[in-house]
Amino acid sequence: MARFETQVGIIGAGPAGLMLSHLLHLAGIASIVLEAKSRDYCENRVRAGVLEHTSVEMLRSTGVGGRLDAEGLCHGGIELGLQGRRHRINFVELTGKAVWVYGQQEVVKDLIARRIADRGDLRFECGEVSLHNLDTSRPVIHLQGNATADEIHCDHVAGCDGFHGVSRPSIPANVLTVYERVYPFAWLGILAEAPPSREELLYMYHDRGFALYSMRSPQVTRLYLQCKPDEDVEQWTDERIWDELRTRLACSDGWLPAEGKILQKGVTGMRSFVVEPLQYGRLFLAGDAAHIVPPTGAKGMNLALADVHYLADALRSHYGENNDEKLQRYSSTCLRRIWKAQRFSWWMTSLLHRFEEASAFDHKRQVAELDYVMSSRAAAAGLAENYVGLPLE
Ligand code: FAS
Ligand code: PHB
Repeated sequence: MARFETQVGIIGAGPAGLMLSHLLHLAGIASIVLEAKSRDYCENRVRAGVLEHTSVEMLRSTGVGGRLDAEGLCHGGIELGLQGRRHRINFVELTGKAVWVYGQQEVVKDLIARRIADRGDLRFECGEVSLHNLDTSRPVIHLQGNATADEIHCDHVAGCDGFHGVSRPSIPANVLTVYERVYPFAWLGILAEAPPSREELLYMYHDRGFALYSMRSPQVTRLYLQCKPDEDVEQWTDERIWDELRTRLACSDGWLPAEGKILQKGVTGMRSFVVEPLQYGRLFLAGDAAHIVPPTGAKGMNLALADVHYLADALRSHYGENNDEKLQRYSSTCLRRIWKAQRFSWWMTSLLHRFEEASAFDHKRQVAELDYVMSSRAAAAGLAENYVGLPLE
């Protein structure tokens, strides 16, 4: 059994864990990142694609924005669509800010490369993780590998291991309050080898269900269809997928999505989920380990980066000024932002999806609200302000 010592033990090498390790390194604070999967798996996992203004600033100001600036796509707005009619929400005009389209796996690749360049301690395929003594000043992380059993002794543990990780379940159930809403639909998402045939993302409401036209690069597009929560992706041939996308995304000016070879397809469930508090003793939850948003508001990865912005700031204050005030306020500080992002993501989801169980009145009211957002500057400004990212207080 090998014993290792560090200041912060980080569980998970997703955007949250890697960015935290990077921010701590810049502040001279040591950390060890423990990741169950291989580096290759983490660098090729297709997930989010939109970076808020605040996230872009964070990557740039900490020296990991080079490839984003070179290869990312800057979008000054999005389009909303209602039964084939489109309306552009001009972020730059309404907020002075833009968003960037840059795949989550690219952010992960950039952060891993930088951590390794800075001789960071990243341990992939780390074995089975369990957390101990979290309510003491020296928590211990046990790693049970095939042939080895190691211990990491640290001052703080950051639970950045996503929704299905070990960190949240390591907190006694009576300590946590869970808030959850599961939506009666999911998203069937594809990656397609087809050059984008629109400049910006198109969020379309259609009576057959929501559809989203997004992209990853000048060669690859990312499209989503609202489907049943238990949809069997095997039932969706490439032809059936393009047929349904053509139907839902067709615009009155004749525009249709450019088609191409489908590289990847999968179904993602839709839920809103928050646990409170985000801290238990010396364990601090961040990212999907603490909260899940439906992807309609493009907030998932951005919230994870915002959480670790606050956690790194609090740990800097702990080690740099021997002041624990920010650590004590970490949970409440993050939750203010998390609930605003939850509200926006729920609102975008409620505005743009077809709810089978909705009454005729509710359906008409929903369409009227979308029509209002597509025709009111004030309503568009509210959407834009939330989409580009609320300031990091
Ligand atoms: P992550 O889940 O990214 O990272 C957690 C890491 O911890 C993983 O690498 C995992 O392997 C590791 N881990 C888990 N258990 C462990 C253990 N016991 N020991 C060690 N390591 C462990 N958001 C959008 O905005 N748009 C999208 O289109 C979108 N698509 C998504 C599709 C899917 C299938 C999922 C699950 C999420 C999607 N999201 C999307 C949300 C997504 O972007 C998340 O918000 C983001 O990945 C959160 O980052 P982290 O909190 O770092 O968690
Ligand atoms: C994506 O490109 O994957 C994407 C973009 C916007 C969303 C969700 C997903 O709201």
